[in-house]
Amino acid sequence: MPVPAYERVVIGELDNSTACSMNTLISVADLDADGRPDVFVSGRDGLMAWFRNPGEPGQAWTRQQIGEVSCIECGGMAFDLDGDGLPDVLTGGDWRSDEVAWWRNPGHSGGRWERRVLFRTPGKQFHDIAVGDITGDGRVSVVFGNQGSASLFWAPIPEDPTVSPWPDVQRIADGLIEDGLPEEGLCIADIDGDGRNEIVAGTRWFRYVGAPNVWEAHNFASGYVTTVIAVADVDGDGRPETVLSEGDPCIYGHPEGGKLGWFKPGTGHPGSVDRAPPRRGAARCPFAAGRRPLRRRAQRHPRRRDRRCEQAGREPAALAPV
Ligand SMILES: [Ca+2]
Ligand SMILES: [Ca+2]
Ligand SMILES: [Ca+2]
Ligand SMILES: [Ca+2]
Repeated sequence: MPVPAYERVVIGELDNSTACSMNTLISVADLDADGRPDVFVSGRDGLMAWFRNPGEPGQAWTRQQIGEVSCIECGGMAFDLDGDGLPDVLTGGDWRSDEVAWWRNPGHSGGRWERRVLFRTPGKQFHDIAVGDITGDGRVSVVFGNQGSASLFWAPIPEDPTVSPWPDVQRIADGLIEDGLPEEGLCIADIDGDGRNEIVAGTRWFRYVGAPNVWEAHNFASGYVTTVIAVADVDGDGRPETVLSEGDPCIYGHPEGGKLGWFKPGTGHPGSVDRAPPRRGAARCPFAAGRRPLRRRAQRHPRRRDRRCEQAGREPAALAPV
């Protein structure tokens, strides 16, 4: 079978050369509801903007500003929260913020994107947000993890989503720590194949049992830290598997990291477990100094941290066969 060739198309540029120069958020949604998916990007601090899909090859993607931002963490997304047919943007704050917010899409009126706070929590930093029906009743909820309190929360979209903050925010679980690190990664999918969605959060998945806010928790991937998660039918049997990739261990000063595996529900065994030895070095993380856990670890093990951060460029760990 021929290997498809790729063509690079430059969409645009969002230069956020601020104190925390990093674009943390990118996602795709049809923000102007013209039938063509658009792209939006945000800096951690600076600007958030979306790029309008021109629809024709060779035409320019025009940049539209959403707003000036600060403390934007990874993991934001688009969803039409107010039901007007235009996707809105949800964002979580980073280690400096205790807020999850949404930006209301003004549509063709050309007005500004208004920011409203959805939630304030006891802890800061929200790496991931997901939206879906997690209770099987057809009502859509927002789910988010909060690293500062090591907790997972959910709230159904209220009748009037412009209220701030939203009512009925409930905690699904706390103590979401793996190997001493707050968990990351979030996905909504039908894990057990019963036709209703569950939540995958870090190394655990959660099934809604019923009111009042009763959940089953299942750990399926012990030893994987700071994960990025995807759910897809990897083996083609019509059932979804869960794919985990360790994302941020080096930011937290951990030398291991880079394990990648997929996990098959229903067999009683993890579908794939990385058996490669832990990597001795971690890639340089230029942004690491801003994360609290690293600062704490760096104070305890300053020389070890320096050595880790200098080691880079090793081959990635092999994926064990299923
Ligand atoms: Ca569009
Ligand atoms: Ca909307
Ligand atoms: Ca299910
Ligand atoms: Ca499958």
